[in-house]
Amino acid sequence: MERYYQPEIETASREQMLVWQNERLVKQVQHVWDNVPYYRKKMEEKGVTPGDIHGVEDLHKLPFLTKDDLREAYPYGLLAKPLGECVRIQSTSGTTGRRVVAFYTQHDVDLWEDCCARAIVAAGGTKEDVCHVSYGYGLFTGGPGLNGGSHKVGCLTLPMSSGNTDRQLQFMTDLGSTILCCTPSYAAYLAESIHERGLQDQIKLKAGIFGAEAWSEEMRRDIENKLGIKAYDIYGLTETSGPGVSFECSEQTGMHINEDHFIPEIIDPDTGEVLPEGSKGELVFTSITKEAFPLLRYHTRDICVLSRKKCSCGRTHVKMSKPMGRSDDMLIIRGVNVFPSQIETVLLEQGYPANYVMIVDRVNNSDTLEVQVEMTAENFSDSLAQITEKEKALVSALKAMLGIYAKVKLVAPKSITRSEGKAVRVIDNRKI
Ligand code: DLL
Repeated sequence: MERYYQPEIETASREQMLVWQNERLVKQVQHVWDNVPYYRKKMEEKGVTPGDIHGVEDLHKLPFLTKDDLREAYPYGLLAKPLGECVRIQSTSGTTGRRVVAFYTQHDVDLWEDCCARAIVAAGGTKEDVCHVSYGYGLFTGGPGLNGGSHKVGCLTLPMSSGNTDRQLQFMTDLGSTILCCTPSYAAYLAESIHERGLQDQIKLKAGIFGAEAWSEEMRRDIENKLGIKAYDIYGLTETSGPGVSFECSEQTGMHINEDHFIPEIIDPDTGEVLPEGSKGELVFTSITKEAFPLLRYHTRDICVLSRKKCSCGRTHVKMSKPMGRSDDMLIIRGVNVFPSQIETVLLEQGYPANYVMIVDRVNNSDTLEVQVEMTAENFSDSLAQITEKEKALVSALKAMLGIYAKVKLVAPKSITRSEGKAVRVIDNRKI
């Protein structure tokens, strides 16, 4: 049996998983202590040595690692293997600060691709499938990760990368793509383009593996209906290798974390206190198998809930909920917490496409929020009075969801720039 499909691991008992995790954690802590002076110093400052760590129950003794540490140690400060043993880097886009660069040995690449292969298998993928990868290739982890996973499953892999929608649709119809991998916002755009060109009958897609950004249940249903597929969520971050840290199964009620590689914790983002299972808080990961760039207790900034409820798919790995926005994505507008995903939910509920942009400003020391929303092709021909009525209805629905007033401006179809990767939804002029 191929290595990536590992039912003995994915359905292992909790006791067995803890045996693996304990053994790997102890080894990993020794590995960073021996090879990463930056981390050793942090451990010394906390008064902890590898001898204090006997297993998962001692995890709380280790210091946290944050994105600031990664930036401070940039580029080589957290490398745990000689450069001669590293074969790859991937990187974040660096839009919120200095780039984060992650390193991989061949073994790291191999295990990362295994994780992505598990996600494809969970979405029903087999070697008979044509896997259409429209995540960006290059420094971004989406394309390379799913590409490697697809190879391992034995799918015919289409390394499309993002962009050039005409070419995407031509390959999709000519080659009969059955699994689509891309960001949910790009999936929505592709679905829209398929309908516009009347290509629905020529599409053979059965599943989509969508992640890298927050997306709502309403958006899932919308994409599923438009493409006639089942849409699966996939999560990961560059720092922990990329996509495949967790993924959805047929139950679609959260993403199974590959616990044999990553130990999750949920903490209070303000105090660092570890919260009991079922609590909502910030997700923290310890990677226990990575060689070149192992991170212990890394703050993801993603807010979610973990659940060990029995899953009908048979997998026993803990599930994480969809991230409810990032703690650093949350906007505070007139003192109220606002997540872009709340706006998306309202728009889809009201029958609008999820094409919107939020413009936050400060006028006379008071915050203002304007939401520009694309009209559907049908209501584009509405009279001015009808449009005003529709804007008013959206203002009320947004007020009910957010608790604050937002000005709504309905704009022409296609006037908001489409995203081929992660969508940009917020323009916050207060920071400029
Ligand atoms: O987005 C890796 C990835 C690629 C995941 C393809 C899934 C598919 P980064 O660019 O480093 O890595 O961004 C990581 O994106 O901390 C989350 O805030 C967000 N994110 C990733 N997956 C999801 C998801 C890739 N399924 C950051 N739902 C993470 C919500 C997600 N947010």
